[in-house]
Amino acid sequence: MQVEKYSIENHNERLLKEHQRRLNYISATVNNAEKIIEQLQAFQIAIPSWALGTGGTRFGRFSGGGEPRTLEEKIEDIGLLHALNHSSGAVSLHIPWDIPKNAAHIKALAAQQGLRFDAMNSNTFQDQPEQKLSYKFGSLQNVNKDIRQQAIDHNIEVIQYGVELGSTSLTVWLSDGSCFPGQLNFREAFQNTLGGLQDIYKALPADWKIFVEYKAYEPNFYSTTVGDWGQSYLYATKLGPKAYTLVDLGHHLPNANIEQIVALLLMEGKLGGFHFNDSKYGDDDLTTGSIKPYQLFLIFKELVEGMDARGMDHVSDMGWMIDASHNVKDPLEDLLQSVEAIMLAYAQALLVDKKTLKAAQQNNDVVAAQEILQNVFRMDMRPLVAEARLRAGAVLDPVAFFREEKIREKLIKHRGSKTVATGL
Ligand code: PSV
Ligand code: MN
Repeated sequence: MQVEKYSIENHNERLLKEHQRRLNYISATVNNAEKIIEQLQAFQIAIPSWALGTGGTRFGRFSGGGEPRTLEEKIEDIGLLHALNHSSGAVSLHIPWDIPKNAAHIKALAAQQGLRFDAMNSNTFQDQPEQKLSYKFGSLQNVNKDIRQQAIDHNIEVIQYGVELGSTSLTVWLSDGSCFPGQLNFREAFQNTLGGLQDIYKALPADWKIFVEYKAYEPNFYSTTVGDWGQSYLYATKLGPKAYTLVDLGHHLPNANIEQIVALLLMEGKLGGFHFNDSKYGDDDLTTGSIKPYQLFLIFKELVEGMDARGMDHVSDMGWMIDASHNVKDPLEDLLQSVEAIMLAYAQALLVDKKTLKAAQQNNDVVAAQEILQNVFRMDMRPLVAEARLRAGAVLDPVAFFREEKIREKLIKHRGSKTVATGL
């Protein structure tokens, strides 16, 4: 669906006066507003191809209609998001849910919308209809060599699709693990998994990275073979310099200190990818920033500080992606909200005065340290994020625009009310 330039202009014109008033205030309050706006304009977050449809739970799925029926339509939807916020300029594909049958055509379609291909995602957590061997008892960890080989071959195939699309990274998330004590020999499961990852690693093109994503539990509930950042770090270190850990916000045990994990992984040069979402209990699919926005800011503070300490580029030296697919919201509105929350946390992190914070830390001035962080967190950065959008030709208020333009209604009219996008 194409968004007309004049509707964007009309929308922005209506909101401009109020926006300007709020922008003037924040620009006068902080001393690096211009620099922050520039950094916000450059920052891009990949949208996964499985987040464009309504997500289901194991109890049911309630589609809202107008969901993309093909990969082409998914790319159109991401293009639409990007037109609205200018911060969703990348696609993260999942194989086999979204096989690019004609890669050149898909690549061109994405390029037309200003999109590039971020990390590719493999899938050895489900059995596909034409698949020979089952992953019921794991893939790379499996006691059966042929099953392990099938999973290795699949990952190599995913790399090949990625090469055709211009992607340069592979994310491996394994559901491997066990549900009961005694089911698995932990050391053998680790060694098998490492062996498989080593074969996949060998197939990586020179300029590629592999991200080893960890998850504490689900679908396995007793042990997970890549269950936490320590295990992922162990694999990544044993694999070599092209291997990194990937942090997914929802993949920790409750109350884990994710900001500390991020800080240490960056210190070791081993954080390569990031998946955004939020959770209250055990979910990993809620809208980013909807439950714990302060934690999101604290994590971003460590991301910015840790990346700066290593001279890393905020835009290109990390695979940023939203990984959520919620079951009650309109998926596109949900993604707009997630992107907004990420941009706000990033903007706030850019505002932290590192020197003053350092001084407070050196003086063991705990109160001052808290003041510094919370003053920044409570500052309204929305006008700066909106200004970054405005300058890029996008809209001042993406969710409002989505509704004013009746975008979902138009999608339903065009695609139908009974469409179900591929994904979980
Ligand atoms: C499952 O938890 C998961 O959401 C992982 O986070 C992966 O990144 C994603 O599925 C797709 O494979
Ligand atoms: Mn993830």
